[in-house]
Amino acid sequence: MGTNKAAIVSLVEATKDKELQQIANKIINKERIPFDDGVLLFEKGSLSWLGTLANYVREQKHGDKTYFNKNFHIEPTNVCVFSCKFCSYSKLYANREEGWELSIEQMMHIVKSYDGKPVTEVHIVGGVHPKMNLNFFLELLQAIKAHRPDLHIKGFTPVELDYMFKKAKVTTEEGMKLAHAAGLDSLPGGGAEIFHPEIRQQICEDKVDADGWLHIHKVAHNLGMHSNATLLYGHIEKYWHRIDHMERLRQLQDQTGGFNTFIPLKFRNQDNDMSHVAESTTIEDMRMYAISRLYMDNFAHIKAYWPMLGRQNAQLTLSFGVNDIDGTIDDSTKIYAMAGSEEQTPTMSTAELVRLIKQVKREPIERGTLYNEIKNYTLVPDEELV
Ligand code: V47
Ligand code: SF4
Repeated sequence: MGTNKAAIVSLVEATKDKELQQIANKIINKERIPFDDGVLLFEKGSLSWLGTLANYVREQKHGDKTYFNKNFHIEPTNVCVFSCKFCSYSKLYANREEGWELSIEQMMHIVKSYDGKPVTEVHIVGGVHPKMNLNFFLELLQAIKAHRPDLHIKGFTPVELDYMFKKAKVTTEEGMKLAHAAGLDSLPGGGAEIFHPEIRQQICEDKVDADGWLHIHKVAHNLGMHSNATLLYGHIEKYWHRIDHMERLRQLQDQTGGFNTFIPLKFRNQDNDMSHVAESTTIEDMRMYAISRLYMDNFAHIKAYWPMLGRQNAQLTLSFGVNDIDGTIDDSTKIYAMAGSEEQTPTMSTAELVRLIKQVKREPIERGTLYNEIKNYTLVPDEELV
């Protein structure tokens, strides 16, 4: 689409606000913006102003390229020992008979149902079930790799890993080495929520804290693994808590370079202990994506997770700094359906995803988990997209 430098300079000049002008100049000159500037963007930046700037940065980094991957999810259990207030998904361990727990055989049945299908990644994430221990998951990882060695396994948040490592009485380094050797290729971004204790203690006090979350990702990065990072926004946090969260991630990324993608996750309020908290508006959502692009200068990719945002809003984020809309998930991803996403059956075929991206004049690129390009769909005619 190509926002050129002259257009962006006139945008900067169009705002009468001197502080915003200074921030924009830093961004255009590829200077990092500090904490206070991040908060200021939230407080003062209009949707169109932030969007134009974020889109400029996105196009500088990626042009029109918009990534997606072909993946499927396995959710081993929704039984969880923790009680995050925003979670609509878990069944507390005390009520475990109301939940589900899959055996290795059942999970391998899911993996085998994708035999011959062109998926490149399996995303494994679920609740924290005390009986599903480290050995259980090592066995699962080995079984998946033995069956399909080239399938990238992205699995387990620090919440799950911290619990299983502690229970197995191994250090994070030892546990991560075992998991990596058994077949774990990378970590998804979940469990991060809001790092600052002022909020974390109110929404998910009993699970791994910020330092624990960051340490587990650091250990994974030091082993050469990559990972993602999320932020759960739009509930009781203030803008500065979001910037504090992004700042901690930015600092770890400076040290390791191991993060692939930053994924802001919109809080959904159905059927959880925070149902009284209103959801953010679409305008706030787009501002959040734009500021993520502007603040997270050392994260190459910003992802919108469409099963949570809905297809149309995910499409809209592509004009607000986002360059990735996750995968053609064709298994139902229960965590969002249960939290009130419009996407009750979140499945999208490659053809639908490609059309969604092309409708807003971007280039659809199928990628592997580590952003290796698998196929550029830009020139593939619609009739060939079955
Ligand atoms: O950590 C739970 C979130 C996350 C709600 O790395 C909720 O590629 C909104 O992290 N409203 C897990 N969000 C999912 C996740 C993820 C998803 C897709 C891709 C990747 C990736 C990671 O789901 C949890 C939590 O932040 N979540 N409940 C809710 N009510
Ligand atoms: Fe358990 Fe994760 Fe739900 Fe928290 S968000 S209760 S850790 S499943």
